[in-house]
Amino acid sequence: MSDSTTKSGAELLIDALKINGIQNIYGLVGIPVTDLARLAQIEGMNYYGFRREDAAVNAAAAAGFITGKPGIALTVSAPGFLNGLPSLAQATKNCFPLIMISGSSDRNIIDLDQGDYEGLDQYNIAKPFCKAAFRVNRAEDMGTAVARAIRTAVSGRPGGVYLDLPAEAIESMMIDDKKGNNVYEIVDPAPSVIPSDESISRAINIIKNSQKPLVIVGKGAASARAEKEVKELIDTLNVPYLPMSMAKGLIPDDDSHSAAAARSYSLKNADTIILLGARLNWLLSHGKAPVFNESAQVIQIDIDAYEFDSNRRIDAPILGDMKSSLRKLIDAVHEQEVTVESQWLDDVQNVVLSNKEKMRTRLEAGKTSEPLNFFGALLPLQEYMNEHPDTYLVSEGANTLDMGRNIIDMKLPRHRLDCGTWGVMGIGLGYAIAAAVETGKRVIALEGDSAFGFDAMEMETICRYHLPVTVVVLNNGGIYNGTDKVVDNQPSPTNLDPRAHYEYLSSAFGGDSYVASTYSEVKDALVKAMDSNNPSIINATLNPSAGTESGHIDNLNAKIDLKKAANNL
Ligand code: FYN
Ligand code: ADP
Ligand code: MG
Repeated sequence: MSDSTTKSGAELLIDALKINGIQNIYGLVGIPVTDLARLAQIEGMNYYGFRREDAAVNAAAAAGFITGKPGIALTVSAPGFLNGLPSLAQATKNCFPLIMISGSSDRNIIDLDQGDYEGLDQYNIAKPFCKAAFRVNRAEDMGTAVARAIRTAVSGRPGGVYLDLPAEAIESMMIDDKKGNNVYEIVDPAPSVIPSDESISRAINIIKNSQKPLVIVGKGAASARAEKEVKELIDTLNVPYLPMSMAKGLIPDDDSHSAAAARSYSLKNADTIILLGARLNWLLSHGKAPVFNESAQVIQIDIDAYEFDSNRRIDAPILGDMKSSLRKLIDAVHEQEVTVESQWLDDVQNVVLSNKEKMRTRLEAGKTSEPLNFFGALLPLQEYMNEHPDTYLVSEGANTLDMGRNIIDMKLPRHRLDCGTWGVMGIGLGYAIAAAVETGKRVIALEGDSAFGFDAMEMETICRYHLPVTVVVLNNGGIYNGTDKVVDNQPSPTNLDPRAHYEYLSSAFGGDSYVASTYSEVKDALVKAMDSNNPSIINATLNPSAGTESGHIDNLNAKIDLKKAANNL
């Protein structure tokens, strides 16, 4: 142990995290980081131990999105690092601020490939999957390493940072010169980026000549905590907006400007698209026809110029942080008395009302569906969230994700987390743990039965920390649904077990378990589970035929003429 005049690398690491206001670490310990986690607890930090690293790193990433400070994940070397790597990549793709710290082997052994216990060149392997990778070899560099990692994770386009920590850096000592040991609180880690006057004027000129502008609000605006400015722009121009899934709630989903229930109509007919922290990637059909009006003009506010023209010409790129950019744009709208006079908002609202009426009919019918369908299973969650908007909602799956997104309104920012930019499974329980830990609020993890399987063992973690997380599994017996049949002598590739008692995974660890097979049973179980504040699982048994292939994105599948292939045998 260090005497009062010297400090170990581990002590300096913890000091640097704490001085920058970081309180929680999400991880799975082992060689060489177990004592590091213990030290964190001794020094007053909270360490949350998971059952698999991908969930721990997902939790840290979600913590970053929710709080704006980088989430901190800790893994062991090689296999632990590799288990966490997909979640590091996912955080970077989602623009979530995260620092993944992994123990590693001493460089001389790695560089001479001398074969170490769980030896791997993690530092170089991590680089393509993160915003930046740093390796610390000496205790005296720890403060700088943490400062660089935090600043890189939160500044500009937020993302994942890898911090490689060999055992020798953890153990090495340095003289505590009482001059702060290079450990300090970073000044302005995510500086404002003010857009140019020209970029604002260019955008104003487009808006002035627009009849049908549509604002698309992305999770970048959510990360920027720019809800006030987003609402002010939309209200000032009195135009429709489309929230991307993790931007839901920046403006309450029941706002009269929402075009969410008229998505196709609004995208196809808009003559001006105003992108606020949303990328024109696959989720927005790359900004192209037939979903978009190819002749529409595009204004894009983004903190990363790399994103402009990624998929189509951007007629008015505004490089800046969301808050500063919207402030300048709104001020210019007021100064130049820009108004959008047109029937456009009314036209969108008419389509919204018509689609909402269709949805209401389906939901009403779902109440009596036997066997239970998705509408009957999801309506109780819509009702619960409308009454308890401060509940966090995490969701993953195919039909579960897509139908839940359309049916469950969000009223508060950053309260919905889901499969995100990549559309991946296995984020549910890690994200739910982070939401509960970071906010103290109740959390619903709305899971497809296949999705739940990816990190179901984290139910033990949820129970061990007694977190107010209710997992709702929509069990339709398979990936997409439970009725697929290809050949007689084996289950179909998408088959799972419709009779699976997923709920036992809660009582197995001291949580509560519920089974529900009607709308009323789901409703009752949900209220009981949420009111209890206990960890719980509700296994909602659906009609195995409920659900379409890949939910709303079957168009992305590679289709094969299986009948023809079978006939060719
Ligand atoms: C939406 N809609 C509604 C409502 N909300 N109708 C009535 N009431 C409400 N509240 C309408 C909306 O206008 C659309 O109809 C339709 O419902 C679907 O809306 P959605 O889901 O917003 O639109 P769409 O086309 O699905 O969006 C494309 C997408 C989305 C790619 C952005 O599908 C998505 O985010 N998918 C994520 C997929 C994913 O990550 N899956 C995980 C792996 S699944 P129209 O306007 O008539 O079109 C592995 O297989
Ligand atoms: P969505 O999936 O909701 O469309 P994306 O993750 O695709 O959102 O896009 C987020 C965009 O927001 C990224 O291009 C990112 O650079 C940008 N962004 C993130 N934070 C900010 C910020 N503070 N200001 C402006 N743009 C931001
Ligand atoms: Mg399923």
